[in-house]
Amino acid sequence: MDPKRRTPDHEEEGNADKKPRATTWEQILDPATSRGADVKISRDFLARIIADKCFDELSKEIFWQQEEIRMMGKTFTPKRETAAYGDEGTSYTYSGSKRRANPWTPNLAFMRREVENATGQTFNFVLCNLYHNGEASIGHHSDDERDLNPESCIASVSLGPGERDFALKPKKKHANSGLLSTTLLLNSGSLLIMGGTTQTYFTHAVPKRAKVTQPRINLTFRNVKIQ
Ligand SMILES: O=C(O)CCC(=O)C(=O)O
Repeated sequence: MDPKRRTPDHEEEGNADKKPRATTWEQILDPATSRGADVKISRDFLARIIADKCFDELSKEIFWQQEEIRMMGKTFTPKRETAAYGDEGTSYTYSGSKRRANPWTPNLAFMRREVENATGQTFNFVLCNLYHNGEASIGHHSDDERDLNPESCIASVSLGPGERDFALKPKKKHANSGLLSTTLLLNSGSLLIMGGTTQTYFTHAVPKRAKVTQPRINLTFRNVKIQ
């Protein structure tokens, strides 16, 4: 894409700035039976051609970095590459590191509008993950950091050929409360929403998968508190 263009070429092909699209949702965790945890997925959130273009452009447009993280007193560098973008002045602290937002790129701004149209919610920050293949992963965790506005959901877009399993399981202290673990495949162009009490009762992960040889990009849109 020409970097001087304000919007990506595929904006006209999407429906940004038009009325919300009629997104079809599949309920994964039902709040009525999961203590208020609300997880759902739209598998056809993005048309194939748009998902493919966004994957190609975001692979180059995002400033990917392999960040050191600290967990349980240990420091390590995950195989996954990450980046943070958002509104001016926003930041997000997790695993011992504070990520200050870079300004929205054209494709990330486009994607934010599509996600806001589909969910009816607003987002001011996105954490980006690049998994080159199934060796890269993210371990079980919940997104319950203090920086997040607790009433806002997390909206997670998957792009690229390296489709991955997404595992949800009840936290240890709720393991005997009848809550069930589940795993689903995140296809390219899908939008997963984690809302309600999901982060209170469940952890989630993208486990290693030796047979996956293709890359995947994940964008998790969040609403962070303004400092
Ligand atoms: O890659 C994914 O689908 C999940 C990413 C994730 O859990 C996170 O960024 O907190």
